[in-house]
Amino acid sequence: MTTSAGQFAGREREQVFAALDSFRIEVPSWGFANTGTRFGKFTQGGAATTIEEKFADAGQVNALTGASPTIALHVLWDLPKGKGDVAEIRRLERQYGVRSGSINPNLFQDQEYKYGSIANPSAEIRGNALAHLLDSVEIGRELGATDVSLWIADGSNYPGTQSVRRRIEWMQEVLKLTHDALGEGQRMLVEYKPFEPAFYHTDIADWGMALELARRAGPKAKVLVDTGHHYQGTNIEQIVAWLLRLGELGGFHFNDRKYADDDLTLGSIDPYQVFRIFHEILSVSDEERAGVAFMIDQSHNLKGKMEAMVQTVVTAQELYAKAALVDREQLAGLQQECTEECFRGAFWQDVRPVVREWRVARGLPAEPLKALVESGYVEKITRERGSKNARSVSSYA
Ligand code: RM4
Ligand code: MN
Ligand code: MN
Repeated sequence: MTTSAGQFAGREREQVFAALDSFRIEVPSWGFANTGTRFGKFTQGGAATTIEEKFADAGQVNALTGASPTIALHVLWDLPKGKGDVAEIRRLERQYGVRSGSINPNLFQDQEYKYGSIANPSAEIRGNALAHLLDSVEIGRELGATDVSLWIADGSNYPGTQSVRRRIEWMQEVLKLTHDALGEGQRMLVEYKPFEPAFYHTDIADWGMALELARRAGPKAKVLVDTGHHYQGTNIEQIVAWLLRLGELGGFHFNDRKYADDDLTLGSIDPYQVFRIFHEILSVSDEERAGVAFMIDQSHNLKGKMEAMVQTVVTAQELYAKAALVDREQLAGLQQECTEECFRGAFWQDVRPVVREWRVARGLPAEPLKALVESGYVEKITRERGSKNARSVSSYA
């Protein structure tokens, strides 16, 4: 029910406020840095060039939205000295008021990983990959971070060049050993992706493979759904419903896509899909939902890094608020007759006024994007970082 001013009242307002109070979404350190296409990088004057700058940017996003108190770290990019960098990360956490979130091992950029990491036919290379995973677990433990989040780029480009079957066994071994090294309260998330960088087969190509590997590894392993990692037309919310039902959904990498793993800002192409996913999440008990981590995994090179990140967080909050407005009791009744309007109607309501009200009530800027522009932060970082970014490499070959 909305009032004439378009504001939500009573129960609906409370539902939106409660949903937004509990909503947290982690920002990725790499989303603040220069990234490119396969053909070149278009550098931005204000992009973060150091881990300190990434923490500073994340702190700013959190100050504007109140929803992003943690930053995902990519081990080789952000902690090149591994455990040797933990003390510095702790200092940055204190200075910028942002905590370390998921720890992302990097098993895809070293030369030795040309034919794979944990599924490489060489036992020695698999051993090196395992050592990096164990280091990542240790880093997570020292930083008090819950999740070690694995994306395995392994695969092959031509039929017959690798044994898909043997590689399953090799992965199972490494993932079990990694799982068993996890400390109390730590988890391991297994991400899947159908293609890229490999174009014939990918070792963890879909949620079935990720689920099987996670289950084999042990109870602290869960599946991570990256919304960009599906074939066109895949019903992602159905996968989400299944994983929730099985108690195996560990979290999300949110982004949007039009064609492949496009890593576009959330909801820029298909906001209804995000709404449908949030609906599934809001349909389970608080307890079941507690284990689902929300993270952003985007990499946009045409929008400003800061603007894009704030825009994604705001979009996520708005879509979560819309999903909170679905009257689930009424819906359960209507589903007996297979009726659509109650669900669709929630999506079409304009929640921006009530979200604005919530922001003001929580002492946050009413309009985070506008506040970002008015703060002068982007100009400031562009001035400070401009010359470093101008020197950064941008060529493809
Ligand atoms: C991959 C995957 C991983 C991310 C890397 C940078 O496609 O989504 O989660 O860490 O990209
Ligand atoms: Mn991802
Ligand atoms: Mn991806």
